[in-house]
Amino acid sequence: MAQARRVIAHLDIDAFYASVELRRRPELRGLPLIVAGSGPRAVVTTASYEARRFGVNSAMPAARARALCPDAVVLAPDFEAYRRASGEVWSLVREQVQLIQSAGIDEAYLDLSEEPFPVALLRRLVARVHERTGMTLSVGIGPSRLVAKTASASFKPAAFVAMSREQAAAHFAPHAARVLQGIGPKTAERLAGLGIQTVGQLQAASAELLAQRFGERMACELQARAHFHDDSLVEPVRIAKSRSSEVTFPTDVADAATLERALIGMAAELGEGLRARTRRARTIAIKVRLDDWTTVTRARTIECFTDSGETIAAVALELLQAYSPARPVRLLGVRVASFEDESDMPTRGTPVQLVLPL
Ligand code: TTP
Ligand code: MG
Repeated sequence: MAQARRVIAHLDIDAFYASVELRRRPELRGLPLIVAGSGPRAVVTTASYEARRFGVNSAMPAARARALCPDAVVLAPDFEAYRRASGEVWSLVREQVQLIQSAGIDEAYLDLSEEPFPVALLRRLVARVHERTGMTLSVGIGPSRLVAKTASASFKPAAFVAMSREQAAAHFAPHAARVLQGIGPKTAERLAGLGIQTVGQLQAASAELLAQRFGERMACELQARAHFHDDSLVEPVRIAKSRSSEVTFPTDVADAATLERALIGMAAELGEGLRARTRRARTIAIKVRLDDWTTVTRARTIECFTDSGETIAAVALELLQAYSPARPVRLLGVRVASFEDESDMPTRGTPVQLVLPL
């Protein structure tokens, strides 16, 4: 059944990592601030808006950022602090709103269709978050996720913008097609090949031409986006309770060194995945399937939470050595579980959609 009225908001914390740093170092307020690792391959994670004026941006090599803005204060990232700050902000939001879909450490979609006064609620929420945490939220409001996200992203920092679909289609018409979520650099390049640079040009493009280049389905989808048609739902996402990686060998493996190399590779991959999601786990398990299909798992829970591939590998190797497979191995896997932030998992709202396991 079609809903009479959809009100979706997209919330994104302004200059997130930099704001967390400024909260505990207020003396740096107003100065250009860059959060970046050190070393020759370090990149900028974020920069305060003062530093962005010098052309500094996320994902830029730190060395280039320093060259563009030599007076900037450069701090090393403190992921633990960011995780905590993120938890503070989203717990406050969850106190007021049931239907939330997290979209990363500093952004989320809210479905406020059932709220009698959604704009007033959001105003109060933004003020409360600022008062309690010192963080500023940018808010986009619209009939869809697409309108809400495009609005918050385009008007940040400190955005608070509501738009109808028609207003968004008119307002963003002169903007580069890339403002539309789902149009990345590759699609933008292919569109440019057809002479389509802007959202407006995509709106007006010939459907046949687009279908020839992208296929009918994608052409339709692209043009719908350009007109800001989007009926995707805000779906509360239950964060995966464990992550795993496993390999089935092309031929069964009896050699311990080969098994160990495979474990180390999978542990490194899991560590990377955890760091990318700023999560840490405490239980490490292995799964071994022998050539006769005997399958065993062995697990250990360690003292401290970890996101390090080396730590995961060390425990996994110990477990493997202790088990010491008596027959050639057909499949080997590593799993991590017992995440640090499990108690922060969304528990309210339906439907629940499980993400992964790998
Ligand atoms: P964003 O919301 O994209 O950026 P931001 O919050 O720093 O700034 P704003 O929203 O005001 O534009 O990302 C949130 C955090 O994620 C950011 O503070 C740092 C981290 N991040 C990276 O580590 N690498 C990146 O390339 C990006 C884009 C973000
Ligand atoms: Mg942000």
